[in-house]
Amino acid sequence: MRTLNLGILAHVDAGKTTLTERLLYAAGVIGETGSVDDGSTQTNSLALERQRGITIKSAVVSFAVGDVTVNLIDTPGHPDFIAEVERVLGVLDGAVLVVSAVEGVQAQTRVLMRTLQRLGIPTLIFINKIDRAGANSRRVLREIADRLTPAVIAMGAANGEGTRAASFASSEPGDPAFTAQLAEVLAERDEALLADFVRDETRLSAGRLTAALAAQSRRGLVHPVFAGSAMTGAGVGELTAGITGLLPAADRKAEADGPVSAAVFKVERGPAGEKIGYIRMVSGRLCARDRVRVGPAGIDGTGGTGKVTAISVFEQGTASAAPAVAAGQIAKVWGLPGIQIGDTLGERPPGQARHHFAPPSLETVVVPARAGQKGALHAALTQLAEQDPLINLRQDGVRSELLVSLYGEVQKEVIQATLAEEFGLDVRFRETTTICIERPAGCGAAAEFMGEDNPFRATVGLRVAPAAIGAGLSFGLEIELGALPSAFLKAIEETVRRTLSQGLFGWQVTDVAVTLTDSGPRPDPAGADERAAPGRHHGA
Ligand SMILES: Nc1nc2c(ncn2[C@@H]2O[C@H](COP(=O)(O)OP(=O)(O)OP(=O)(O)O)[C@@H](O)[C@H]2O)c(=O)[nH]1
Ligand SMILES: [Mg+2]
Repeated sequence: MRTLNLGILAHVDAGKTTLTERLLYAAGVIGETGSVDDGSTQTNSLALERQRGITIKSAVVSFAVGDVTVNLIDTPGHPDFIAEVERVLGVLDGAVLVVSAVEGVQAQTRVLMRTLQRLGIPTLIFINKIDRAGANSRRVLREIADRLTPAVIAMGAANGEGTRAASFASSEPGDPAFTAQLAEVLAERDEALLADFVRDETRLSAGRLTAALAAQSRRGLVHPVFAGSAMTGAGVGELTAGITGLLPAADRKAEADGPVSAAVFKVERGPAGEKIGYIRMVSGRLCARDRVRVGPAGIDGTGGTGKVTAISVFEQGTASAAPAVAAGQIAKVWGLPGIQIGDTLGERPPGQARHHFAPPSLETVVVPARAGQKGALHAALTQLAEQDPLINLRQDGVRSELLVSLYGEVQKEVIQATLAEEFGLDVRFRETTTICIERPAGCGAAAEFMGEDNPFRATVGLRVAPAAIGAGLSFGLEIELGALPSAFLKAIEETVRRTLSQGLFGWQVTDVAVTLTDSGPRPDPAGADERAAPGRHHGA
């Protein structure tokens, strides 16, 4: 059996959830298609999603087509929930980018396509809603070629657009216009194909072009474009064939023998308040009752271990209990209370960039409507921050008010409704303001040596330097390890992080590299004198 972890991405209301429903129906997972507007779809399962008819959280469902198990992740399209998209990008083998045949390419479509391309995620494009009045898939195809990528292959054409009877007809492999299109676009990215194309166009057989199309789209070099209607099902069969034939579904038996490594892309709480992690196994095999390392990606030596108590693997619809999860699969795991979004289990996969979109740029103060509920509000927001770390819950140092970061007003409404419905808390928000941050412009260093003016029984020296934009805060060591108790080291790092969470202006200090240059619980009589001078220089 091969597996394919597939994301459906698009601007808001393009029809991702409706298409998901249609794909599940076509694969025989559900007996009838639910509707977003009635709140009866598989992936808009939260009460708020059903009430509002929009997707708020990414959701996983699965279906089988032939020998391929497709784990499909339906993502929200509203820009306020872009963080949900970001979290799943790292676990995708391929994507379907949906564009409405009426509204066409939107700003959000461009943001998403750019990111998919940067990450090299093979992507098919589906022009949806050809049944709606005003649909014009030819115009939208041109927009895609002009504004998203010139590397597109129209896989067929829509007929009867703007009516319920609108349909999609695939181009036949031998069709001269289709062959010409394939030859032209594919030869640009394949030297051997180009050489033969230049020598004698007719030498490129339909079979060779079809194979080159599959190879290039599986590598994310070209983007086949389909059209249809998630509402009526038109074109969905052709898209399904494209999903299994033109995206890199793989048999991952070989990787299953490797070391355990998994990425955590979603965290939720079960009915009893237990933490559930959604993971994608990158390699190896994780069994229930295994003990596994849990820790943040990319930071050495941190994180603890935990014992997995139960596993549910996605197969044929939703997740069902399983003894183990193997490379390529997506599963829910229980028993790891410390698990966080962005963590890895077992070995860390090599260099994962964590942020692909801009962070939230707005913030607001959350105030309980009733006095005396501040503690409860803090606890509730802490739980929400587990599922959405970018809200970056923090407490104002002076007034000890609770602050969260936001992408926009819709996200604020969702937080308010969630607090009311799930935690019974009525809250008010202060006016939303723009987040200010502080980035160091230059380098500075300072050290305090024990036994001088320093009243403490410790030596600490730090250097502060600017880091790349988006890098966040890093803490490095330039001291000899071993001399210093690890609790002392941990306390220094925690203090650095806490202090920089609110700089001199009250803003977070970020994109900064802090290095511990001197340390020691004991004085260093030989070095103290010569190093005393920088100790009194306070830079940064
Ligand atoms: N006529 C028509 N309407 C559609 C089609 N696909 C979706 N819709 C409607 O478009 C609206 C949005 O559909 P959704 O499936 O929720 O879109 P979405 O992309 O999942 O939206 P978000 O997740 O909130 O970004 C709903 O009212 C759907 O019924 C289609 O092919 N034709
Ligand atoms: Mg949706």
